[in-house]
Amino acid sequence: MSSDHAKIVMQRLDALAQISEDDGQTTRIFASPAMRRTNHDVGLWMREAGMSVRVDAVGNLIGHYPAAQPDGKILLLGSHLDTVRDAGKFDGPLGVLVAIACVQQLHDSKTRLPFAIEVVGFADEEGVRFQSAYLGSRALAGTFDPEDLKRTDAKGITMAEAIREFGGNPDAIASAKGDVNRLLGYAEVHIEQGPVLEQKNLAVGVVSAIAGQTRARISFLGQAGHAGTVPMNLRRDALAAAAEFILAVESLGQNRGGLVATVGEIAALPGASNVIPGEARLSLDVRHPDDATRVKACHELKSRAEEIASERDVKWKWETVHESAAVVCNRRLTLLLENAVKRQQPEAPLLASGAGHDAAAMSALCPVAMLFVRCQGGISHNPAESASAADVRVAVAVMNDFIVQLARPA
Ligand code: HGY
Ligand code: MN
Ligand code: MN
Repeated sequence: MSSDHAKIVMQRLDALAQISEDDGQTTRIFASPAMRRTNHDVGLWMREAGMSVRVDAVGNLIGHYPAAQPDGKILLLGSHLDTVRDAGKFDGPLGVLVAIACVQQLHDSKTRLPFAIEVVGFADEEGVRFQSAYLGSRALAGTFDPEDLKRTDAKGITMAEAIREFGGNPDAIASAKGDVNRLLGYAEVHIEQGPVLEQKNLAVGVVSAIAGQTRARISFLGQAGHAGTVPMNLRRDALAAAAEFILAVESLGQNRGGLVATVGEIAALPGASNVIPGEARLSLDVRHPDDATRVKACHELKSRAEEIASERDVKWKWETVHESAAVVCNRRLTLLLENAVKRQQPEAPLLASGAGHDAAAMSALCPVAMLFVRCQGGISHNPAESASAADVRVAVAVMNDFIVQLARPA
């Protein structure tokens, strides 16, 4: 009797959600003990599915299911195993576990394909620890920036030290690049993280494109002072300047079609209730399907920061910490996914992704395609994130079909 692979995926998602830095919530940041435990457990499941397992220089977990012929090409499947803080259990791991379920079925039926399959559990897509997204997929794509190794986390640990501590090799990251001549492409299953499939009452959808994004660290520098003695008209309050800037960010997002702009992190220093903040540090995340529109929006926000700073006699700094261009998914692979979806449900909707994904980074190396799975209430980056076993079952069936289509002689 064949196993219920969707049920196994759901059980494994529950198990991985327990592996966290933080008690009572799911948080797995790059090169952490929680990521080491995750690589161990997912590696066991990869081996059960007949794969050999390795961890590359940056910490990506890679399972290899051999081709019928040793010189066969390679199909890459996967997603990321790191999470945001207080995450749901689907964002990332769902794509890795569905891929393992597909390979498990090949292994169980002793099927060898004309190509090998490599399932990748990327080490860092979210960029929580060092604010540089796609570290794992950029290493595999060959676009990793060695300058990033000097970045420090909140504890002052450099990325190079973190990678060494994890057991990786920061000096060998260039060797992690995939062999572009052997790759058929990269396909990623991911929870939609939006409400569209739920509104269409469909289990899955195919991704047409992935929005570009700019991430920046911004600080306003005023003057700390006594909250009780400094008159309001003599203050250089950095946090009040940041607050005015945050409202400008929100207003630009509300008034520019297709643009989303978010301040997700903020810190007021020195951080005491009776001290006027001398410094305010915040993050900025700006996205749009069109790169020129996104870049223009960032220029406008820089001008607005300048205006606020001069009106308030404070200084300001802007450091762009991540930038990725919008990516259009590969037409041929996307068509194969659409064919497979149409064999599972009445229509194969094409959706643009506002969320970033490893597929965006992987597009620098090979053709990419993505399959979205319905997300309850469109809620994600939140422990309430949820998808149903029935929809995961559809996703597994679609990916099996996709693989069979790819294996057919051209
Ligand atoms: O932020 C994103 O779009 C993705 O979840 N890393
Ligand atoms: Mn993700
Ligand atoms: Mn995410």
